Amino acid sequence: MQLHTSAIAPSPRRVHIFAAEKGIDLPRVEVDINSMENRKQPFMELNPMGKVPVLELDDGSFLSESMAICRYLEDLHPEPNLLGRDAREAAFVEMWNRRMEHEIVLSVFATFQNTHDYFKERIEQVPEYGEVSKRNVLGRLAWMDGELAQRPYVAGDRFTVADITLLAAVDFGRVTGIRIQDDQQNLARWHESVSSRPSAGA
Ligand SMILES: N[C@@H](CCC(=O)N[C@@H](CS)C(=O)NCC(=O)O)C(=O)O
Repeated sequence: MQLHTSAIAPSPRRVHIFAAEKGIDLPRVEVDINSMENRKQPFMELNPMGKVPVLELDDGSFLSESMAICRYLEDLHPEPNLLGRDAREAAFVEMWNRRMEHEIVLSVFATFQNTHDYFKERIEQVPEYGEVSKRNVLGRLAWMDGELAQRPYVAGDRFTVADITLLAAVDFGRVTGIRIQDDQQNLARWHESVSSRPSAGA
């Protein structure tokens, strides 16, 4: 098993952190996304979407989508649990993780893809859409500041995949000037806490 990945991108980072939390030593193949290696053959054979991460399984198949990879790793290495211990907790972790993806990650990506020079040659950019997306992220971070006033972690009282998803999004947001605001003390406390875990540097 090996992970085709990038050390500089947020979706691969989610898998890196997830694996590190579980103590899984996942051999990595670095894909040079700066030179668009991911958008050419032979990489496109691995993932026709041209995106990292991709997990190459021992049977020669290729699994992409960071959450699909995380689920697979959770099944192989159930402890420590990151997706929920029973039906109720798993449902709430899923709810929060999807909220983090749909409400925050996608808008962080839209901001980057539509406003940053990095994507100039990759897609037809719509800068206004990027700016709207940035405002949406800032609104969602204010919402999460309120949520995190009520509990220590995104989905409850313990660290789960939903924290990994939000951490990757918040840190990547910095590239386009998305920041935790000075008055967002709960979000800042959460960010300091999850960033201090050894897995954050994986
Ligand atoms: N939904 C996918 C998103 C993957 C994705 O957007 N990967 C980005 C890095 S975060 C990528 O490969 N970007 C390079 C490009 O689009 O050229 C997942 O969760 O794995």
